[in-house]
Amino acid sequence: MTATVAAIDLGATSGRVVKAEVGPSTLRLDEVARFENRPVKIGDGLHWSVLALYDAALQGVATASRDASLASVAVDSWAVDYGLLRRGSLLGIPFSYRDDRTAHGLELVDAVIAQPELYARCGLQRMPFTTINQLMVDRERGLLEAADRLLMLPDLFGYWMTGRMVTERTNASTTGLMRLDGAWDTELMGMLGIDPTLLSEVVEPGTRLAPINAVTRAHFGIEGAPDVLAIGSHDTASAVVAVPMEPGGAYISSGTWSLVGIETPAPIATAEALDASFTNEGGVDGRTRFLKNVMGLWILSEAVRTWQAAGERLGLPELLEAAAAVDWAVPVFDPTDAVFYPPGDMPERIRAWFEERGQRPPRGRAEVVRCILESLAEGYAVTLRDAARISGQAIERVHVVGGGARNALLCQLTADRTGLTVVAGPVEATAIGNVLVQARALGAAPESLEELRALVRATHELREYRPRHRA
Ligand code: ADP
Ligand code: LRH
Repeated sequence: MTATVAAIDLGATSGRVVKAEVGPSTLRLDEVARFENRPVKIGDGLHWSVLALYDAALQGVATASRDASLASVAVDSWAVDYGLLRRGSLLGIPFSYRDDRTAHGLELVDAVIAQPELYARCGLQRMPFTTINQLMVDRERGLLEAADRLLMLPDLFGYWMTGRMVTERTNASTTGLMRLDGAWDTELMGMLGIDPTLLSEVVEPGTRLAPINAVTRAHFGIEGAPDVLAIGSHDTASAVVAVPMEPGGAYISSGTWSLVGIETPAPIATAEALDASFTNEGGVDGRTRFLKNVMGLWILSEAVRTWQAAGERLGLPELLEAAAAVDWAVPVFDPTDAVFYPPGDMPERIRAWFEERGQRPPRGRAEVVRCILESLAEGYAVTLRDAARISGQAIERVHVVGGGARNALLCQLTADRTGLTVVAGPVEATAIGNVLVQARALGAAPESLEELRALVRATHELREYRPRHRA
């Protein structure tokens, strides 16, 4: 038996709808819609165009529903962002995590609770954009006073499709408001002055919410009455489901961000993990995603955008080719430095980074691209060594999934700098993880994560990169 399902996968730069046929030994995907996602800056900050995303996504679902009976639909997106509601209506336009109000949010949280104490509660890497920091700014601005509910973005879409308000567990784990044992941290919320009744019931990936309601089906022309399911709605949680790894495998979920780490049976919120800036995010089936956010291809895509705005005609493939031909040593910077979070002129920020430290910056576009990729690869190597040391889990191979699996130079540099074989693919791991967990809930796919990963291995072409030197 196979099931036909649709994944709505929202990335920070683009969204897609993927229709899939999944069975015990079948995994066929077909992208039926792809749309741009560009945050928009208005007076009070940077926001996501959530209605445009919802519209494009649901039109994609309608397309997917036309030539096959669609059993279910599920949404994943980037983490941490949310909408505030009152009596079921969205209040205002959700902010983007790249809005610079988050730095102030971090200070507001710091004033209430010290970082080691917070880490012991939620186990998250200190990052300015975590939900908890954003909420403290909302609170200061009086926005929480009007709200009676908070929904993470995939849950907001689920609510619009079904009328049910829930919080899916993996994405809830990125808020900073969930304890390591999986319960909402109402005590912390009390300390921060955030009303716990804003939160909803937590559901596990695989939970059936309800069919897409009649109003929505009629508005978008969706055929049949597909169920909306919860899956690993944090995109990285879905991506990790589809990493074709075996024991000894680590992963880099490589797109706008690079999420570098391993799967562990339980959280590791030790002083060492805190020192090395590791996060413990909730995975599907109660696993822990013990990983570090090592910035990502964001730096490269912003650099290319900056150059193109200044008249550069070369696109990413040509720039990568030029960078691959650089056969001299280039310097490396720390890609996790917060100066690289906001949108802007990355070549200039990289130059300033080196000059502030009295070092020679890279010169020319090829050298800058090479420097970005070498810096990311070095960041991955250090992170993987830390993950192995802190967890006691040996790492023998590294899997790269997401758009970055297409970047052959980055994959090769990662092999060189880690001294490990890199296995690249699948590119669409997030959508695959999304559809696999749906199909499993429908009884059409194998039960264990190990079997689901074996299905990915058996149905996708993967490319290996071996270390050329160094280690
Ligand atoms: P997200 O889901 O975060 O939006 P993706 O997983 O779609 O990100 O990855 C997008 C990134 O993949 C781009 O920023 C780009 O650097 C990289 N990428 C996509 N296609 C290619 C390609 N053909 N060659 C090299 N890199 C690519
Ligand atoms: C990747 C991602 C990542 C988070 C960031 C906000 O898309 O979800 O896991 O750290 O976006």
